Amino acid sequence: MRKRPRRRRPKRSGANGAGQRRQKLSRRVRELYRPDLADDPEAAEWHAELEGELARPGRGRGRQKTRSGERASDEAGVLDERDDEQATGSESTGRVIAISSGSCRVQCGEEALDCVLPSDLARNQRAVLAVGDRVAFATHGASHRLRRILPRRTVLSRPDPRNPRDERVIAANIDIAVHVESVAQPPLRPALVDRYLIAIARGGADAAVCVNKMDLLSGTEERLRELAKLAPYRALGLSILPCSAKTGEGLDDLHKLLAKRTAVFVGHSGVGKSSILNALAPGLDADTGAVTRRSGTGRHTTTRSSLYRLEDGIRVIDTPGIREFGLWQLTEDELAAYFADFEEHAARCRFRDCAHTHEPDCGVRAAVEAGELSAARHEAYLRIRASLASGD
Ligand SMILES: Nc1nc2c(ncn2[C@@H]2O[C@H](COP(=O)(O)OP(=O)(O)OP(=O)(O)O)[C@@H](O)[C@H]2O)c(=O)[nH]1
Ligand SMILES: [Mg+2]
Ligand SMILES: [Zn+2]
Repeated sequence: MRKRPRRRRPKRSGANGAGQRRQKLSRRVRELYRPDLADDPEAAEWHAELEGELARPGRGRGRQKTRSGERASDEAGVLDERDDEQATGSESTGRVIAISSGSCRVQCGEEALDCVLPSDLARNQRAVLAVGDRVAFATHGASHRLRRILPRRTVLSRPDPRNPRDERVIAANIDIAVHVESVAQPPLRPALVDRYLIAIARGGADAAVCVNKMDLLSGTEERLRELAKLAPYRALGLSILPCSAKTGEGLDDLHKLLAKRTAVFVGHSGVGKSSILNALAPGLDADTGAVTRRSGTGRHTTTRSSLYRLEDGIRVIDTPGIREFGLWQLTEDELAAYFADFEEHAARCRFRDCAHTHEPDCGVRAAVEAGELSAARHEAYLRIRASLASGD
């Protein structure tokens, strides 16, 4: 989805919550912590600093300076080149490709190095560090120690399932988040797409939906019937890519979409995220696992996120399957702003603050009744609104 509701996007209510959360962290961790969104004034400042660095002679390889505050795809090339460079002086920079307890693996040039986390950061590592993060680290002899997490361009995050007040960043500095679905085993669940779209838009990346296991459908009619379930999202301008990791169908298109970009694959367990990755890059050998016979759901084969480098400048962060996808610190009132397709109809609502749920003379509901707006989208909106109200 290329058009993001950027201007209309309500200021992240997380600003306060995140502030409180940060206060709880130890001082050292606070030093390391960087807010993740470019429209935060503080982050914009860091972006400006970063720009200054990129513009220094000998850096950025003659590419154009980036404008501060620009998002994912605009800055991607410049920052990504810098990721894999080793800086001079006492510090080097690199990108986190995997995280384990007390340490992370950092790609720096052609080397992947294990970096120890300072103890106070290690205590909060789930809250502050994510795969895709760019970090500065120091080298002492043969050991490397993480010093700082650099400003994030984008994130994909959700609430911690065990402690919904805390944000869990699924991936950082991604250009595109690919929500993987499968047409069968497990069955297509379009209702999840709306939630992903909101989280992706909030984090600043582009979005696409990959519909895997097309080989399990027998004929054209069945294929069309399944894909029709995603028609409302195609109408939003979202890229929908039918594919099959098994037969290779659609993988060229996916490859083209991902070229020179950093992507994260997200979705339920068993939909084939790791299989698609392996099919895009034979020889990679990411772990895959059969779905359970009885329920047709996955077995959570991928247990931790990892970043893989593929041909054509593609980077993919493969993630563990997610059961439920919550929306972090989104209020009911902010929700409608993420339904861009409601906008023209909402202009006809009698009340300016119409919630499009029960109000008389609601332009959105009238459009659904007239068949001008997808009923599935409105239902998704009502469902998400109800879940936000109940604190799910
Ligand atoms: N028929 C068919 N099976 C597929 C396809 N892609 C993946 N599978 C199978 O689906 C099962 C799950 O695939 P994975 O790649 O492990 O799924 P995942 O999304 O990475 O799952 P988690 O790591 O648990 O989140 C495996 O048995 C794969 O062989 C496909 O295109 N067609
Ligand atoms: Mg997997
Ligand atoms: Zn309304």
